[in-house]
Amino acid sequence: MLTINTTKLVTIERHISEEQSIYPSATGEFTAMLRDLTLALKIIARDVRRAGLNDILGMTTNTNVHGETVKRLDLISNDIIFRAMDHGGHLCVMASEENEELIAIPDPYTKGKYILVFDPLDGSSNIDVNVTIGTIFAIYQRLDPTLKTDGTMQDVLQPGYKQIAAGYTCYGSSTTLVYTSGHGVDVFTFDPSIGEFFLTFEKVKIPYKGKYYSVNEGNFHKMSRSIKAYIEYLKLPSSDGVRPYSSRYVGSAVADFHRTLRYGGIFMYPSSFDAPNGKLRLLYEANPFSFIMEQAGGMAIDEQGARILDKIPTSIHQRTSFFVGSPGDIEELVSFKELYS
Ligand code: P6P
Repeated sequence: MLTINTTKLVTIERHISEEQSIYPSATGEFTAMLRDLTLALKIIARDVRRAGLNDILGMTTNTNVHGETVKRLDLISNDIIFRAMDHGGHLCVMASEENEELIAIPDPYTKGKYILVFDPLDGSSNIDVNVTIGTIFAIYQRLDPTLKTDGTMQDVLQPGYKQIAAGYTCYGSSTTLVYTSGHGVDVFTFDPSIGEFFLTFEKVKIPYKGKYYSVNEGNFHKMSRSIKAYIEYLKLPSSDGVRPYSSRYVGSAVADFHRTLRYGGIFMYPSSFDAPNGKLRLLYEANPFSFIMEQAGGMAIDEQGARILDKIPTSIHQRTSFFVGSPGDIEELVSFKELYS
């Protein structure tokens, strides 16, 4: 794994403002917007850490032991991001996994030139059993950046290659933030005693091939022939010892993706006869993950072999089959698809 473990003391705010200097015309608006988002992520990290103590677990039945109505943690996280981002004047519209429709910027506030799409707390059902969960986000520029009006559905339904930044947090043994703005992938670790995200790994690159595969094998008999053959191949011992691959599946996309990014291999959420477009959402899961993975030298495709970042979204919550990871592993998968096509 080609990673520079940095010893510099650099906070994410300083890292982003240093990145801003790459663009002489930068106005600082983007930096200010990321500062607001980072604040929201710090607050969500705090609430996730205290979920069990505050009786606001992921699957809370909406009433606590005192019979009081309690919001689920993913709805709380959604509110935190909205309240941190709605008044900064940087965004013209938002879209969230938790909101069926677009989220308008309230009228008193200025409409900016950026768009934020996010999953405020992906995998929140896992929090009740202390499994890693996370926040996933992507940022676009609106189609006409000179406008000061509400963002539109066309502004939101842009292909993934139009993303100008993307990232995710893992609320796990530590809180990490993985971020790219198109200049490589950097990893930050949160120090709660100081309240800062510190740069811990710079310009992360995924190995050409890995030794882990990650898929919910409970769906095996619902998958296509080519995917089943590929999974069986990964499990078949090879004379050079490269196979069998090890199986790892957390069931939380941020955890499975993060391990794949750092160690290599492949994460898959295939289509099935009862879920022809798989389960993961294109806008706020597959696209940000794919932007990050390509920046780290990996690949991300759907079951038809199409590049995820080239897909033109048709709705906010549309799903996509998703195969992401080391280029050597993705290319091997494609060869199985061609063989079985
Ligand atoms: P399954 C979590 O609910 C989630 O949306 C993703 O984080 C995760 O990768 C996927 O669903 C797991 O789905 O069907 O394997 O339980």
